[in-house]
Amino acid sequence: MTSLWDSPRVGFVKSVFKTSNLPVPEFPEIAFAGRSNVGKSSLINKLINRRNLVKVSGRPGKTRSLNFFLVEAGLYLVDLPGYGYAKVPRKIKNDWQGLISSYLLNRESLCCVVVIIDLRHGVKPQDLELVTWLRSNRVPFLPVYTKLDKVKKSQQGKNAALLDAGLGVRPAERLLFSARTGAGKENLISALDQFLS
Ligand SMILES: Nc1nc2c(ncn2[C@@H]2O[C@H](COP(=O)(O)OP(=O)(O)O)[C@@H](O)[C@H]2O)c(=O)[nH]1
Ligand SMILES: [Mg+2]
Repeated sequence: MTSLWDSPRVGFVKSVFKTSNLPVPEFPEIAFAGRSNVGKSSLINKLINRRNLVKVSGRPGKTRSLNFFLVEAGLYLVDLPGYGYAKVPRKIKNDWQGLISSYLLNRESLCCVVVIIDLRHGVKPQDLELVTWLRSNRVPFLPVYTKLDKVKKSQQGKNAALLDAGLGVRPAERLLFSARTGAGKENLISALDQFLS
């Protein structure tokens, strides 16, 4: 079966710093959220088979905008600013949070927020805050535990179970992924297709 994800044409559309600059919501949309440096950009690149279309940054906390990518003239992928980076002044942090929360709450075309968490680490307060907020606002989301390749096989299930417990999700509701090896990519694609249909 051919899929949108096989070797899609993808283009960068725009960086959005304020809600008035959001593109017209004419296509279904998937947003990617998570702490700075968790691997959001890497996951998106792997998903669309591009090496570095979405800039993988050596400098954590750099992305301040919502970055829109158009896949095959029919789907927007949105790289959200990372959270949890300490060296950001409070004023700026509040501005982004306003932008991100109003985007997530009001975006009619948003089908799913992929919440990316490092499988090596426990649930951080901001991860739980985001998931709790998405739940209470009924925004559909999919937790993805990434950097699977960094965790020993024998430890993967245990780490995942800790994250499940911390977030209050069932194993069937989340996925494991590695942007390095591509492990979990097929499952991610089918989960996203479900959200889109
Ligand atoms: N080993 C490994 N490294 C990863 C993975 N995903 C991301 N990285 C690395 O983690 C760092 C941050 O990745 P990036 O995609 O820029 O994170 P972002 O800040 O969330 O967009 C980079 O050095 C990536 O190469 C993964 O699945 N496995
Ligand atoms: Mg990034």
